[in-house]
Amino acid sequence: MTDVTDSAWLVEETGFGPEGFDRARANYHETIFTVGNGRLGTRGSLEEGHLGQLSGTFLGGVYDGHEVPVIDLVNVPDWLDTAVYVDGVRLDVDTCTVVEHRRVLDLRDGVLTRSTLFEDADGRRTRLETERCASMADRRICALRLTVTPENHDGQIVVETGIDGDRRNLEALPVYPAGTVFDVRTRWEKWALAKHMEQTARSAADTLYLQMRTLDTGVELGFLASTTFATPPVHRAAQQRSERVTERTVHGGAPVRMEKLVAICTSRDPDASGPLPDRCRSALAEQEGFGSAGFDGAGFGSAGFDGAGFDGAGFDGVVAASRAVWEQLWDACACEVVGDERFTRALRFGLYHLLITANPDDPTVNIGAKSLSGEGYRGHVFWDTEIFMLPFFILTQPDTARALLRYRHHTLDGARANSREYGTGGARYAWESADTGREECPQFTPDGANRFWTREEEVHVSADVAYGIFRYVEATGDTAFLHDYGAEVLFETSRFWVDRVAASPAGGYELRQVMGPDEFHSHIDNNAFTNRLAQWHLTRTVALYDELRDRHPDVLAAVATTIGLKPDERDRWQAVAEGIVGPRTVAGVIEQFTGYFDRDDIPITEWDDNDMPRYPKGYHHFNCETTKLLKQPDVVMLNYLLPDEFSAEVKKANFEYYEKRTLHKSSLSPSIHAIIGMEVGDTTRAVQYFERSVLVDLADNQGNTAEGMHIASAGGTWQILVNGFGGLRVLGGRLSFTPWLPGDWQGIRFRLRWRGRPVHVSVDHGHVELLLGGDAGGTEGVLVGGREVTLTAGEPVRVAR
Ligand code: IFM
Repeated sequence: MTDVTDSAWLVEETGFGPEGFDRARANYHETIFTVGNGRLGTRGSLEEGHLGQLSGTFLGGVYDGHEVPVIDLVNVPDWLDTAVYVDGVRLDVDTCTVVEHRRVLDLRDGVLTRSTLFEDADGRRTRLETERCASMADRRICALRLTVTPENHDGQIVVETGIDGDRRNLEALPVYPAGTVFDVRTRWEKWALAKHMEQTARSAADTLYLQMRTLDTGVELGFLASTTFATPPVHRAAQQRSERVTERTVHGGAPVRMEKLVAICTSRDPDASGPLPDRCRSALAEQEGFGSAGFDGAGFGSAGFDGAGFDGAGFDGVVAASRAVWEQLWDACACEVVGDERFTRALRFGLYHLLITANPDDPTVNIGAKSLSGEGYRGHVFWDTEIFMLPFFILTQPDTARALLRYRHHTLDGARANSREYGTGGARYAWESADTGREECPQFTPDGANRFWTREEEVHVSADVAYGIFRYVEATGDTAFLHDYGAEVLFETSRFWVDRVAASPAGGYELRQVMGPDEFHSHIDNNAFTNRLAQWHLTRTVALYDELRDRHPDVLAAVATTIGLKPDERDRWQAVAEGIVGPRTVAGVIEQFTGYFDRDDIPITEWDDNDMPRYPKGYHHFNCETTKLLKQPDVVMLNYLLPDEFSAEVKKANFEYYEKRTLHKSSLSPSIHAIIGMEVGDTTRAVQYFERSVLVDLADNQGNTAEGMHIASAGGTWQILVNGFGGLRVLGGRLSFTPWLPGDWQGIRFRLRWRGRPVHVSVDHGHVELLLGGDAGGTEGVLVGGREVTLTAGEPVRVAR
C-alpha cells in the first residue's frame, strides 16, 4: 500500500468486517477513484467486477450516436478486466466475504492502490492487491499490477486477465412510479443500454489484441495488452471470443504477481498514421524493458516462464515516468489551506480531476460536464469549460488552456452549421457540444415529460467562448493563438450576434427569446448577462479588428479571405455593440431580464443539511418560470466576470438582492456566490458556499457523484481559493489581490502563471507574500489591497494587509 506520509495528498476508502465493502457507495467510489491522463479516464471500479458496478473507460473525443437520441461519450473496452480464482472459487464481493478492504488514491502521481482480503465459504483467506495508473508521460499507456497472497491455504490460483470490448452505455431508465428505489445490485440493469462498438480485429497469443470500431462515427480503437509474472505460471492459455480476449494462467506457488501493460491507440489520435496494431505494439515497445518477449514475437514463454518478467522498468517504470510529469503539473498549480488538511486535500482532489481530464496534446477535444469519470451528460461540453475550468488552466497550465480553446476553432464548422440551422450567419456554439461542434442538447427530459429550452435559447455560450479567448490572451500574451485561431472564431461569432439581435421599437437592439445562465426562465428578452456579454464580445472584437488592420494587416487579410469578411462588417459589429439595450436598474439592482421584477417573489424558507436552499413548497425545476427564483447566478455572475465594470455598491446591491432568491440547484452555482460574497462582505455565506463547493464530490453533497465528477465545480472551487480568498482580479490588465481569510485559517498558498512567469502567492492574516519567477530582471506591476507593488523576478515581496 501507499506509504501514508502526507495524507493531504491521499484519498482513501477503508472497510472492515462484514461491511468491508460498502456496496451502496461503490459507484461513488468508482467516480472519485478515476485514474486518467487527460486522454482517457478509467473509473475506479474493482478489477473483477461485481453486481451493481458501473465501470467505464472513456477516451476524449470518442463519441457515437448509434441508435440513441443523443450522442454518447463511448464506454470503450475495459483494459482492467481481471479475475482471480482460488481452487475454482472466484474472488469477488458477490462470492466471498470481504474481511478488509482499503483503497488509496495518491493525488501526487495518480496511482490507485487497493488491498482486499477475501474469505471464501471454506474459510480460505486470500489477499488481492492491485495498483493501477494511466501514464501521464505516454498517454497511450495504462498499467496494472496485481498481487495475490494466500493467508491460510495453499489452494491453486488462477488469474484471468484481458480486454473486454463487450461494453454498453446507459441509455434511459424506464419511468417507474415516483419513489421507486432499486437494490444497488440491480439498479443499472433496469436501464436500456446502448451499443456503440463492433469488433473489427482480435488476436490472443503472446499478447492480447482487441480492435473495436464505433458504429456510427467509425472510430477504430486498438487495445494491446502484455503481461509478465514475477514467477512463471505453470500453464497459460490465451482465449478469444467475440469482443473479448483473455489469458488464463495457472500458478504453482504463491504469491502471484502480475504486471499488465496496455497500449491504447485510436484512428482519431492527432498525427496518427500506420495500422493500429503496429502503433499499439510500438507504444508498448517504447516502455523500456517491459517483458519485451511478451510482444515482440519471441513468445510469451520467454518473458513469462523464465522468470525474467520484471527485468526492465515495467510497472514501476511506467509510474516513475508518469510521476515525473505529475511533479511538473503540481509544481505549476500547488495550493494549500495552511494547516487545514481536509480542505487542502479536497482542493487538490478537484485539481487532480481537472488535470486528468484535459489533454494539452489534443486540440480536437474538450472537457465534458462529468469529465472522463462517468457517463453523466453523455460527455457533452458546455460553457462550463470557458467560465469555470478555463481560468484554472489559463493561470496554471496555459498549454492546456490553449488546446481547450483550439477545440472551439476545430469545431467552428459545426458552430457555423448550428447558426445556419437557426437562420443566422457566422458561428453559434452549441449549448452541448461533442466531436463536431454540432448542437447535441436534447430537447426533452429522458421521460419526455419536460421540455428543455437550453438548446434553442442559451445562446450566451458563444460570448462565453469569446470571453475565454480574450482572458487567455490577456494572461499569456499568446497573440499567435489570436492570429491563427482566435480571430476567426471571434469574427464568426460576432457575425452571429449581429444577425441574432432584433431592432428594438425604442431604438437600438434587443436579444429576444433567450435563456440566461439561470435556467429557470426561458423565452425571455434582454437577459442582462447575455446582452452585456454579447456587447463585450462585440466591442472587444472590434478593437481586435482595428488592431489587426493597423498592426497586422497580413493577418487580417488572411482571416478575411478565409471567411469572406467585408470591411463594413466591423462597423455593423460596432453599431450593434453600441446599440444593445441595457437593463433596467432599480437602486443599483440590475433587472435580470425584461419583466423579471414583476414576477412572483417566493421566499426561500428552508435549507438542507448542507445549508443549501430547498425549493419552496410546490416548486421544482420546471415550474419556477413565473417566479423570481433563480437556479444559479446570472447578474451576480456578470458582476464577477467583468470586474472592471461594476462598482462595489452595485455588486453589493445585486448580491444582496439575488442571494435571497438563488436556489443553487446547479453545482456550478455556489462558487460564484462564495467569491462575490467575500467581495461584498457576506463572508458567512461565502464560507458555507466554499465548503459546499470544495466537498461537492468528496462528500457527495449533490447525491449524484456516482454518475461522474462535477468537474466545473472543481474549477469553480479553485476560483474560490484564488479569486475569493486570494481576492485576485485582473483590473486594467494587471493582477490585483485583495485577500480575505476566515479567522480560524492560518493562511493560503497558491501558484499562478502570468505572462509566462510563475507567481507564488502566500497570504496570512498579516501579509501577502508574492514571488515572481522566471528569468532574472523581469518585473511585473501588481496591486495588493489597491496599492501598487512592483515584483522583480526572484525577489520575494511581503506586503502588509
Ligand atoms: O452548464 C451547466 C448548466 O449551467 C447547469 N446545468 C448543468 C450544466 C452542465 O454542467
